[in-house]
Amino acid sequence: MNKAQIRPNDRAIIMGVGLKSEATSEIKENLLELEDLVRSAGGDIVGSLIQALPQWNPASLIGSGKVEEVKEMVQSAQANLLVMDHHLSGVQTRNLEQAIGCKVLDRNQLILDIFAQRAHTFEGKLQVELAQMLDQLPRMVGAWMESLSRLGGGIGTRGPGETALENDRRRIRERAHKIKKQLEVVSKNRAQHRQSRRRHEIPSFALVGYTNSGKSSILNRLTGSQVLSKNQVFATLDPTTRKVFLADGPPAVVTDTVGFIRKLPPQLIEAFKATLEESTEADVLLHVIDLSSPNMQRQIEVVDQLIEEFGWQNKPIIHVFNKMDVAPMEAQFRVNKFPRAFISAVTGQGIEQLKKMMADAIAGLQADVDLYFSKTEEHKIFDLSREGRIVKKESATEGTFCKVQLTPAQLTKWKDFLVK
Ligand SMILES: Nc1nc2c(ncn2[C@@H]2O[C@H](COP(=O)(O)OP(=O)(O)OP(=O)(O)O)[C@@H](O)[C@H]2O)c(=O)[nH]1
Ligand SMILES: [Mg+2]
Repeated sequence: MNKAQIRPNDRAIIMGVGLKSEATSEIKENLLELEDLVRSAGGDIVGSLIQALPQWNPASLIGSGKVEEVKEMVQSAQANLLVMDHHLSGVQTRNLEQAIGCKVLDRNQLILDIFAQRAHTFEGKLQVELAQMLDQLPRMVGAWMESLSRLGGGIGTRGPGETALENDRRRIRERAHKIKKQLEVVSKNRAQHRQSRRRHEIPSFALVGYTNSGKSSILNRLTGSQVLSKNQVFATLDPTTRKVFLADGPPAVVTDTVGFIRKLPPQLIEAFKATLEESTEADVLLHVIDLSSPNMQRQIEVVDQLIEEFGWQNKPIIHVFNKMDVAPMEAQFRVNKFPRAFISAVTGQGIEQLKKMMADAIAGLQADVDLYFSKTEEHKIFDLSREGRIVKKESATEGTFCKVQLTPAQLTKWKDFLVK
């Protein structure tokens, strides 16, 4: 497993499909994104077509007339791959491959393929393999049902190919189970790191956003690191955490993770749990947006929806509009997301202001709490004053009351002194 299905210089035809009820402009826009994805995977585009269907065809997704048309296009362009901008069942893929005479991939498989090409670390490879298995299992059931009906049997009839298929499926399930166990260990290790950061009250930021929006470049700018940033989708798969120094604020950490995309395959979300937990645990999110993209609005919507889906919507979020050096000036007037910063990770414009906002966000996490120190523990107030701003100090006969601004993480350390 974990094999990439697209080889360099594969000759691909891409096809956008939608229902007649959908806007064709949207189908076209999506097809442009698919084009980028295919190129990122290493394929060459030798043709593209679009079809608005009255309804989906369960056997082959598109109608038989269109299948013929695609077949002719494949032959005349000498293509060896068709990529469909829609989910295909196992049966639909097989039928299309037989009718057209070349390999057929759907959007999910293409994205998984790119992930498979990019995964280099142990964890990354495991997560991708798991996602591919989760994607493959339902396709196998479909293929099995179809072979049964070919043999004239119905559901519940035991066909000859069934045992082999059942064995394959069992093997995949067992492997998937083993990978999940290994990933749990990874996840526990990460949790321990986060725990120790919490103990040391280090506030954390997570960079989230559409793929290729500039998250890794921003991490490099903010922290002086040199993680890989590249003009390609899903350059980053594994999370990286680095220290950032914000003026007047305590030291903090920033985590860069995998980017998002429209219709992120659910198998990837399931498999990349350990990676996504890094953002789940962050105190503040930096939602990075490519200000220069003509699809900026839709990309914002996609990421906003995922933020909801992962339950991060109640965290403080700073909207970071990146690539201002190459975006038209008007783009800045078309956005109404707050709080926000306009920056360029390449020129460094706006970075200082972003850092200021990050420091403010940390300060915003702090709440006033009342603590009480008995006479024997009063010496700890000095420590406390270094961590949070003491707003008020009042001596009592047996000790001292302090009103102090602390973050939730800091509060964990001082909870024994909390006035109930
Ligand atoms: N002009 C310009 N290009 C930028 C800016 N920030 C990033 N880029 C370019 O955009 C491309 C993507 O940048 P990355 O930092 O890899 O983006 P990412 O969000 O980490 O992408 P993935 O990890 O693939 O999801 C690279 O070619 C960067 O050089 C910017 O402010 N201005
Ligand atoms: Mg990246």
